[in-house]
Amino acid sequence: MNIGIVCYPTYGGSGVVATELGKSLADKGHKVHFITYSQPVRLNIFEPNIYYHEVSVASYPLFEYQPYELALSSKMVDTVIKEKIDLLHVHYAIPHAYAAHSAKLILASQGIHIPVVTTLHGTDITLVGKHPSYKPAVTFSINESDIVTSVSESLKKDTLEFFDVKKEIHVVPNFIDFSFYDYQEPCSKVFAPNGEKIVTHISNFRPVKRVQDVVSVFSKLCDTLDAKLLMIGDGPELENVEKMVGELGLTERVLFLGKTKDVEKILCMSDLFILPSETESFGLAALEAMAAKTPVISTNTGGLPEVNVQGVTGYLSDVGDVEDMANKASSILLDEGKLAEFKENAYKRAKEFDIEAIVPVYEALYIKALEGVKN
Ligand code: GMT
Repeated sequence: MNIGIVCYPTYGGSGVVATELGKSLADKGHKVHFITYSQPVRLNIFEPNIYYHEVSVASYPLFEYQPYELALSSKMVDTVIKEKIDLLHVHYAIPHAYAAHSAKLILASQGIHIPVVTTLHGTDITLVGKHPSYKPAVTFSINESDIVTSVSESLKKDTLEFFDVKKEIHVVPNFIDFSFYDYQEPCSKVFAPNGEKIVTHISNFRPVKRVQDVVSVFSKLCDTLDAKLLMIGDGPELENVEKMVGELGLTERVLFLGKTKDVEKILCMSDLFILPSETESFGLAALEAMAAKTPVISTNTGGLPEVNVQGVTGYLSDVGDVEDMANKASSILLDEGKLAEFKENAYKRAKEFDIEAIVPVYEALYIKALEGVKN
């Protein structure tokens, strides 16, 4: 197949999922065209069957806001025609599903019929999508997609609750490419020279991630054990979190590693991962930690219970209950036997989300979408 993928190219779960899916499809012999406003961070354009088409938005003094959707639709139309693309798969509904629908109508007016597959990722539904400024357009573009997928049962339920969606929603969970993980002798000494336990958090530091709760949990943990906290990522709350770390006197124990490219390596040397989000449709970062044999302390919100299993791969607490998270975290970290058991459990659970099992599900949905357009 000749597949067009539209996603956000920046750091963030939806862009990572779209890019890894595209790379895997390309490995299987499909031609994969990424249509985005900059090169996705995890994309190597020198790999066979991968093509990158940049969307450029022409500016004009009259515009207070650049019409990105128009530029994206136009790029989709041009690319579909030039590259003979069979199908468009858009990740994150806003504005991608809407722009794809416009592209589809423009192409149909020229006798080209192309299906659109939309994958809902989370905040496009739970946070941004349901805002009155976007809701009618999001509802319409979901209903107009040929195939709709969501990354968890919880997100499917939220979509049906918040929007008047008539379309069937297929749940296709996020996945892990295990070839990125190297479990051999991670050199944890760099961060924990005295054998301290390593606690890790990764996110885009948006308010929804409640990163301050990570610091509160870690601060309580430090009362009972020697540990280091590795903070990975960047975003609007970073400054506030750095300030909090200073005020709590934890500067020596907390390392901010920014947008490191060595996420899998760092996860493989971690003993515990903390994800205290307000809402999380899936929690790809938690799954990545589990793939690296790292147990997870998370909230019990959204799709997280579909990934992290209570008392098996880690623990789940109510949003904001830092006391409970800290107690559960120390119950794992202070007991070597339990830690070893949870590490193995986390890995086994992550194996259920192996990319090898999930990509064929998308391929089957693509075939279904193409058959729908033919009939
Ligand atoms: O978490 C974010 O703010 C980023 C967002 C995205 O666009 O990447 O993440 C969402 O999609 C991920 C991939 O499907 C999910 O793993 C995240 O749980 C989801 N984030 C939220 O629901 C907050």
